[in-house]
Amino acid sequence: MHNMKFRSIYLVITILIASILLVSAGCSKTTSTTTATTTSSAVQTTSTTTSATTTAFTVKTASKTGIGDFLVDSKGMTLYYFTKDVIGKSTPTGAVLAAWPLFNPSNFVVPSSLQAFDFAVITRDDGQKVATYKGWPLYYYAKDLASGDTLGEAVGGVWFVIKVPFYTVMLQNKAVINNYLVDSKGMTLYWTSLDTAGKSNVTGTILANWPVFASANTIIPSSLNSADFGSITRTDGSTQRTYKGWPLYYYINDKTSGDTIGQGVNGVWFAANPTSSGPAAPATTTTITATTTATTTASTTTAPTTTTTVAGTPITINLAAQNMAFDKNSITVTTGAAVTLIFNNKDTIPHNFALYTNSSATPPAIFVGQTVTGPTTVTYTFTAPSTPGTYFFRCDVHPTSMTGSFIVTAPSTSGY
Ligand SMILES: [Cu+2]
Repeated sequence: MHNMKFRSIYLVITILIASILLVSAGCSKTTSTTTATTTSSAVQTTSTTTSATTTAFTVKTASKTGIGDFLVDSKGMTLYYFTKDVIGKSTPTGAVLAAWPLFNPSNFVVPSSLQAFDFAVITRDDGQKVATYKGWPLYYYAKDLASGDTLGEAVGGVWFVIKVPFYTVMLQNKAVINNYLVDSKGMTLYWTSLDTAGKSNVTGTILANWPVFASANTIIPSSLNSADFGSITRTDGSTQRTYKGWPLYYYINDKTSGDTIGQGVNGVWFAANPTSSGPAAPATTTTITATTTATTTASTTTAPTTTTTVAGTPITINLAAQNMAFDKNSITVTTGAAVTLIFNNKDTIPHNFALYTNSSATPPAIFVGQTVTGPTTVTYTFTAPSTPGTYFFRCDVHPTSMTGSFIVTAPSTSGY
C-alpha cells in the first residue's frame, strides 16, 4: 500500500515536471507522448537494442524446401524479379504492376548474409521509385498474403524469387526470341551450330568475338532443369559451361543487359532458348537474312531452284529413350530444316531414331540413325523433308512401341 501510494505520487510529480519543461518549450500538445517515450527509452535500453538486431532489417533472407534461401522484406514477404526487365530498368505497368507491387523501402539495413551495396533505388519512366538487387528491380506478388508465401514463383514463366546466393544463370524474355538465358548481370548466353553437342569447335578470332561462359556454380530459376547444365574442358584446359550439351558463349558486341545483338549472326549463333526443343532453335522471325539462309540451303538440301526459296530454320532437338519409350511423341520442324537431333539412349538396350514417310515405314527411309546401346548420347544430323506434312519416326529395334509423329511445316516468311 505504502509503495503503491508512493509510486503514484512519484509518477504525478514526474509528469508535472515533464509537462512544465515541455510547456516552457512551447509544445504542450505532445506532453504525454513525449513523456512516455522518454521513460521507456531510459528504462529499456537493452531490449530496444536487441530488437534492432533481430527485426530492423529492411531486407533479409528466408529459406524454403525446393527453393533454398531467397530475398524477403522486413516482414518476411517474398521479393521477385521479372524476366522482361533488364538491369536497371523496371518495365511493368497497368494490371501487371497492380499484381506485382514495387518494393521501395526507405533505406537498406541488411543482415550479414547480404551486402548493402547490392541494393539501390532506381526511378521508373513513370516517376515511381523501386529498389533493385544487383541491378534487378524488386517486386512483391499481390497474392502473397503471409510471410513465407512464394505464390509468385515461376508465374507465367517470367517471375522468380531472388535466390541467395544469387543466380549464376537467369531467364530473360523479350519479343521474337521469347525466353533466353543470361548470366547474373543479364548478359545474353549463346550457342552455335558450329559446335557439336558436348564439343566446342570455336577457336581463334571467332572465339575472340564469342568469349566462353564459365561459372563455377549452377544457381538457376526453378523453371530450368539443373540436369541441363554441364561443363566441358576446352583444349587449353579451361572450363566452359554447357546447356543441354551445347557450349555457352557471350557475344562481344553485346554491351548491356538486354542486348541480343548476337542472335542470328551468320545464321549460326543463337541466344540459348530453353523453350524450344533444342537449346535455341531461333524463332522464324529472327534476323537471319535471306542471303545467309540461301548459303545454308545450298550445302544442306537439294538445289533450291529460285532465290525466293526459304530454307527451314536450323533446329536442334533433344530426344531421349528411356524404359523402352521416347520422351517425345511429336517433333515439329520446318521444311528443309537442317536438323541436329541429339539422341540420348538412357537404356542399356539398343535403340535408334529413324524417319519414314508414314507409319507403314516402307523403305527407303528418309533417315536412319545409327543404333546405339546406352547409356550413351549420339548426335544425328539430317535434312528435313522439303514437303510439308506429317511423317513418322520410330526406333527400328522397337518399331511398334517406340513411335512418333515428325511434323514438317512450311516456314513462316514473315521477317524475311
Ligand atoms: Cu528401341
